[in-house]
Formats: sequence, C-alpha cells, structure tokens
Amino acid sequence: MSFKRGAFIVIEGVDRSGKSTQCRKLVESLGVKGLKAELLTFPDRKTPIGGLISNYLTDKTCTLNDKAIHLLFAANRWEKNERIKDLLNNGCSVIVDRYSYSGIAYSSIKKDMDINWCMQPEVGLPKPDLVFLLTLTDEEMASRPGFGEERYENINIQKSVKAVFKKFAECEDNWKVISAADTIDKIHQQLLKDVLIKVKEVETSPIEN
Ligand code: T5A
Ligand code: NA
Repeated sequence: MSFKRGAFIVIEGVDRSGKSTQCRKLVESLGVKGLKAELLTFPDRKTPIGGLISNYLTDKTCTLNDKAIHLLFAANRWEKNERIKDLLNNGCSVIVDRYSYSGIAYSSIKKDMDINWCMQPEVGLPKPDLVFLLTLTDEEMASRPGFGEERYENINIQKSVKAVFKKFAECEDNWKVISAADTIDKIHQQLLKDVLIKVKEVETSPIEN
C-alpha cells in the first residue's frame, strides 16, 4: 500500500473567537471516524520558552523588548518543527490552535515592527494545508467571556490584528474564512467537512515549507 501522510490544519482568529473549542472538536470527530489526529497549541505554555511567553501575556507589567518576545513566540513553534513533521509523516493529521500568522499579526501591529522582519523567523516551518480564519464583529468580540484578562485583549489591538488576518485570507490560497458567530456545533460541521476533504486531498502529496 502506498504511503499516506496526515493533513496540517491551522485555526486562526482573534482572542476568544472559539479556536480552542473548534480544534478540540475536530480532533475528537476525526478520531471517531478512525482518522489519527493530534492537537497542538501555540503558544505552547508548557515548555521553558512557553513559560516565558505565558509570563509575558499574563503579567502586563512584564517589560520585554518587542523583537525579543516575537522571537520567543517563533522559537516556541520551531521547538515543535520535528514533532509536526513526524506526526504528518506517520499519517497523523495535526490540528493547530494558532500558528505563524498569529505571530506575525500580533507583532507587526506594534510600533517599529516591520511585517517583513516579523515574517523572517517563520520561514522554513512546515506550511499548513488549510487555514481556517474564525471571524467576529467587534461587538461580538468584546462580549465573549474572559475577554480583557490578558495582554492584547483590548478592542483596538484585536481590530488591528483582525485586519492583518483579513489580508492573509485575501492573499493566501489555502485560507477559508468562517463566521465564528454561529453555534459551536454548526461551525464544527462546516470545518469538519472541509478537513475531511483536505485529508483525502493531501495524503499522497509532500509536506511544503
Ligand atoms: N500570540 C500568539 C502572539 O502574540 N504571537 C504568537 O505567535 C501566538 C501564537 C495568547 C495570546 O498570544 C498571542 C495571541 C493571544 O493574544 P492564546 O493562548 O491562544 O494566545 O489565547 P486566546 O486566543 O485568547 O485563546 P482563547 O482560548 O482565549 O480563545 P479561543 O481559543 O479562540 O476561544 P475558546 O475556544 O477558548 O472560546 C472562548 C470562549 O467562548 C466560548 C467558549 O465556550 C469560551 O467560553 N465560545 C463560544 N460562545 C458562543 N458561540 C460560539 N460559537 C463559541 N465558541 C466558543
Ligand atoms: Na485558545
């Protein structure tokens, strides 16, 4: 039998758009269908680098140079480079909660943070086969539970981030925009349908960078 790799799926969106909820449900549903799938989350706060990131996000008094924190977020992805490739090469789909696009969006909206500079540390990481962008209106965004607790959870930052995501969705061919205002189940059914198509589509193609 010929070799079959897993699909690399990313969910992006502003804070509290339901990314984690949808990622968990996708892994669950793929499992029920007998398809191997694993969840990865960025930032992964459990590694030493992730611990530094978590401290930066939760402690708003923590002063860290903008370029330094940007590189930590990127390093936190590079830590998982081999893991992602190994899983895909072993026929396991990888469902990822935020990826390089979050890294670029949240950093490039800061003063003196050039978007091209922000993209460089991401170059060479495995390229997702499909990126879902969960979108919310500004009002829906502000009314999500928990909003406002961590750094970046204010409406002006989220609006700017949303604009960068929108540009990615327009420029990249493998992005799909989904309204995050539907019910959890309805969104899940939409995502699952596309993911199942993608799993079939990419199973014999090489992983891209
Ligand atoms: N960041 C991240 C960078 O600056 N650079 C980077 O490189 C990366 C990777 C932390 C921050 O780090 C920044 C971006 C972030 O500001 P995070 O840990 O992913 O990133 O934090 P959040 O995005 O804030 O994660 P959340 O868990 O808060 O948001 P989710 O995952 O989008 O939302 P979720 O699923 O947890 O749901 C939030 C709430 O809404 C409800 C849920 O039950 C939950 O209560 N909900 C819904 N309610 C109504 N309708 C629906 N359809 C719903 N779906 C979920
Ligand atoms: Na999350």
